[in-house]
Amino acid sequence: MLLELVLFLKNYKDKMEKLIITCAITGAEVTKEVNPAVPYTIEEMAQSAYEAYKAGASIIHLHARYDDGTPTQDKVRFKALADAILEKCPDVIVQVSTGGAVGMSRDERLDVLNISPEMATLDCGTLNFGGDDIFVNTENDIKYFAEKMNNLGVRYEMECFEKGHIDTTLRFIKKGIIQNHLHYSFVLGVRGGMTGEERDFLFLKESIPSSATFSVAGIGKYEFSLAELSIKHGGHVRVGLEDNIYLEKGILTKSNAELVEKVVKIAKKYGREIATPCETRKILEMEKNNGKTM
Ligand code: KMH
Ligand code: ZN
Repeated sequence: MLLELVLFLKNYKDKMEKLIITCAITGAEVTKEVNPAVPYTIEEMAQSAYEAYKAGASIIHLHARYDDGTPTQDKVRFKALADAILEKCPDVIVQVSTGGAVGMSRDERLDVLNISPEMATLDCGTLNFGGDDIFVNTENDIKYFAEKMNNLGVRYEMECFEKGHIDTTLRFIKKGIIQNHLHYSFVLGVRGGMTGEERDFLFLKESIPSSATFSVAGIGKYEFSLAELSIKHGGHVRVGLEDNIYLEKGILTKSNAELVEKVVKIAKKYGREIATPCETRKILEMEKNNGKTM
């Protein structure tokens, strides 16, 4: 009986991929007013990214902001930011946001591709973002973004906030518009999108191609419950101040690193080891992408 259990656990561990942790360090909407740890300046962001990387993050999901917190997709600001991060952690994967902030135009959002990022997001549908805000990603926008990234050899992660977004990707894969290794990010718990309940997570997980990899970003109260579910189901995890400002109910996190550390602890419980940036590139088949390896 004990031997069976040991063999089961070994088999489970062998089958489970190492865990990719993405840290979304700042976003475009969250402010220092709600949590002073939200980084704005280049120095603050580079330091926060470094601490998250030391704690176990192999991908930094990056939005650029000016020193007063205003979001921008300006390539000059993004380049300075990415360079500052890569100086402190040279092998980390910088994943730039092409989502930017609500209300930005298509071409404004795509300015960041001019810095030749290794990885970027591809937002796969429109969503209400609470109040009067709408995060617009029309079918033509998604096609336009994907084609630009295909041409530039930029690896993209498909951000899906609800099931219709996944269905769009499936159509685009068939048409050859989405071409790279299929890596999804389920962003759940946005006001206006799907909740982060287990039922919703399972629905999305079952809806993607079996060859695809996925990561889960739980917004607000869903951050750690979804992280745990994803870890259990062989998926990957995104945490960070962009998505959630609390370490636990009522307790603000002091840093992005604290959020990453908490995921590392959950991963240990399930025997999932943490992927280095090099291992992350292998899992996401990025060594075939863009000539960049390490
Ligand atoms: N800030 C949101 C409007 C992404 O990074 O690609 C969009 C967003 C998605 O955060
Ligand atoms: Zn983002």
